[in-house]
Amino acid sequence: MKTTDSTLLDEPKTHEPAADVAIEPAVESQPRATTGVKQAKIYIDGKFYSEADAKVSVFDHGLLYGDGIFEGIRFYNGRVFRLGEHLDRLWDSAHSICLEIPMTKTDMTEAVLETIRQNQMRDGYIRLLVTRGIGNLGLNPTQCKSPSVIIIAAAIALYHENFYRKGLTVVTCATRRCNPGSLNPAVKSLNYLNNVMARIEANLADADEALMLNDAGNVAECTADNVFIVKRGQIVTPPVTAGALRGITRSVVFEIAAELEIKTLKADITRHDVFGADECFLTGTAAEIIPVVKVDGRTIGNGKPGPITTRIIARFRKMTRETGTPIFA
Ligand code: PXG
Repeated sequence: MKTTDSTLLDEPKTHEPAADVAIEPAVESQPRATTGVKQAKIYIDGKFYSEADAKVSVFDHGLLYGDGIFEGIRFYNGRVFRLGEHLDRLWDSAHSICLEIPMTKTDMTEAVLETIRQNQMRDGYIRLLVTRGIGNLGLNPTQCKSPSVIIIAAAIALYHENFYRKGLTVVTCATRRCNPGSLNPAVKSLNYLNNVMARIEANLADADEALMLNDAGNVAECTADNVFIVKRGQIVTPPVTAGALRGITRSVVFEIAAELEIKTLKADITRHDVFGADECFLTGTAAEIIPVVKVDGRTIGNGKPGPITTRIIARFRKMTRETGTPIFA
């Protein structure tokens, strides 16, 4: 027996024609400063612009389709942290989506460093984007002839120091991480709606972050961070094939663990494994390395940042202060 009327969900509602609406002429207004940098200079395709003048076309497919890629990079104490690794990942993302970055890695390195110099900063955050460029109102990228490169230097402090001392509260969200067969999470694309939806769920639940599962129900990552657990002295994180980004901070954790002679394992983990972990922490360029003390109402370990997490954070902070590509050399 038919119990639902399928047409009810499938067919659009018919609307009355809209009344004539007067279109207001545009008023030129000063956009709100967003970088937190006084008289910020933003790099677009080889030139520097003020925040007010840094604009892209409404026909850029980066805007129209989220067609493009990006990196979030930190610099500390006059040095860019892991710049080479970020550019390698950018180039890998570009190759995967058949986007040709219109410059060499050497020129990109110089463009990033020069953007920071122009903004006279020693500590901060770089948002580097490559958009597909201007095309028409069709998604085919073949008519986008020239990709745009945008580099923004900004001040950033994602979490208050208290969170590093007390730890985050995380909830699992209903939104699943994109299936690699649909949109591979290994590509750091401008299409972040999957993550944004998860972030909204965290906000609605009054949590600090959202844990995202993959289609198999295993842990993939958080909305902008990789997930690690510690169990019986061993560090475990999901493999990239579980839907985790190959995070730069994640790879730094592997290095630090090797130095500290702590075993690491890339393996599928479930929520059950997270609930029963001795420690849990997240890694990402923006959040750095941050402890998690509660997941879906379950206390992790003793509810305080664990000893391995604390040691890794200390070593990481030393590395960020002392290593990296010099900006003013
Ligand atoms: N997973 C996802 C989905 C990410 O977007 C990470 C993991 C961590 O990777 P890294 O290489 O940063 O250790 C990310 C990184 C932002 C922002 O403004 C997002 C990221 C990095 C910097 C800033 O939301 N994502």
